[in-house]
Amino acid sequence: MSKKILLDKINVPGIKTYEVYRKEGGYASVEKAIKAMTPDEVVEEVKKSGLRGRGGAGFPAGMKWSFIDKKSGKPRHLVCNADESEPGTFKDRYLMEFIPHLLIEGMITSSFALGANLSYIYIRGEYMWVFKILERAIAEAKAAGWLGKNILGSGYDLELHVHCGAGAYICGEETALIESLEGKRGNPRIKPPFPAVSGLWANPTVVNNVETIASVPWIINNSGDDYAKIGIGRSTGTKLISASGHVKNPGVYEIELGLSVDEFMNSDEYLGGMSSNRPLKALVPGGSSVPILPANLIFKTANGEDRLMTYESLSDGGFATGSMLGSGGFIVYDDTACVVRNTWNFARFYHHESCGQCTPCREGTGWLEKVLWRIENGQGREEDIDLLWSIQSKIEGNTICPLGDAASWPVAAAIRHFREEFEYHVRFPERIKNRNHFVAEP
Ligand code: L3W
Ligand code: SF4
Repeated sequence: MSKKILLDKINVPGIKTYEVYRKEGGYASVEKAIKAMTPDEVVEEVKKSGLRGRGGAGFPAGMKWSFIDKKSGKPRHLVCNADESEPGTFKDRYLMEFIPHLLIEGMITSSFALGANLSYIYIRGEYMWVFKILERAIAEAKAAGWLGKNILGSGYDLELHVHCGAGAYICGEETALIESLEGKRGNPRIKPPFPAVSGLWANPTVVNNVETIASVPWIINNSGDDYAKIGIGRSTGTKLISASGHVKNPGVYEIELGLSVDEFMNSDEYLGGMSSNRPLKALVPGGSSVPILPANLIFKTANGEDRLMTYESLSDGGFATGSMLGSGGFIVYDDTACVVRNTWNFARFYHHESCGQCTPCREGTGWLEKVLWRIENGQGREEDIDLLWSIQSKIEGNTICPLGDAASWPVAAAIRHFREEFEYHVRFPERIKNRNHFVAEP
């Protein structure tokens, strides 16, 4: 049984409310940090914990915090990235909806560590009901004295706002999010400068994912060293996984990093195996942006080692044989799933969500969508598979933000591991056309 540090109280009746959350020991990390620690000591504990960013990139949170410019004298900000839009990922929603005060507590403790007096939670527009839950939780925390002026008589002030996006995936990219928060179109900025140096209104800003911030109270209540004992190697702590697709028990799970993919997939404690009792065909372990794994590379790495739920093991061998933990959007496919159709569906998404600033991404995602559509709909040409390979290779690494890479990696991996399925589509168009899932031409 994996240790739970985020979801351990999720089933306590009334945990959504301030009274119950507090009775269960909530806000202890704020008390401890503000009364007994300096901001730098809080940063140090997070550094020791080895906690890595849970939005997808896995950048060490404590290191990011220590990059924040404290010398400039400018106001500092903590911005929580709650713009959860990655296809296959729904774990932040679960956390915010069912235990909202955990995020508010993490925001206060983390803001104190950074010396931020004005912080934001930026939530995706489609999560309007969760936005209201957070607004209510913030009001409750403020009424109880955890926010506002002179928190716990310490002289530390913090205002916390929740801000709703307008439904653009790209606003989950941290600099696009900052632009949007400033009231502008959500176009990513060129980095550097990183937000830790010049972020919201050109002030030093840390942008962290919901799950990252929600992990901070446990680290402060216990210790960074205790957190680092959970997990394995550089993948410390626990991770929320959103599981979907052809499995018996889809849903949100908190796992200890280091669990084997086999146990996560097949044990009754987690996904319980395939829902259909059909053969497993493929896995996207970290949300739509990461490479797809074929069945022979899911439970074992290319070296024959057990594949683990860690940043390192899932990417083992690079993209030729590995994938990424990403945001933990774990999508399972049985042998009835069409990889070409799935790849087209992802490409369509990235084309729709491209902000259009960079030519390779703006034009390339459109090409990927169109070429994949014609292969999927029985109009593919022999040379289309190489054309797709060529297009994706020209997008990757040539764009301002990672959306370009995110659009190209799934296409590259699908061709690398399932080329014969693309060829089948091209060679037997009449068999493809007879399937009952024709889709409108882009
Ligand atoms: C200061 C430096 N800060 C790096 C910071 C940087 C950022 C973090 C990670 O993309 C990934 C992407 C998607 N000084 C720094 C520094 N930083 N060097 O560290 O940066 P980076 O560039 O590695 O990644 P990113 O731009 O944050 C995120 C992948 O996540 N993804 C998408 C997930 C989407 C969701 C969602 O919808 N909620 O999670 C899924 O895998 O492909 O690779 O803060 O500033 N020298
Ligand atoms: Fe916009 Fe795509 Fe360029 Fe990112 S890669 S800045 S989404 S055009």
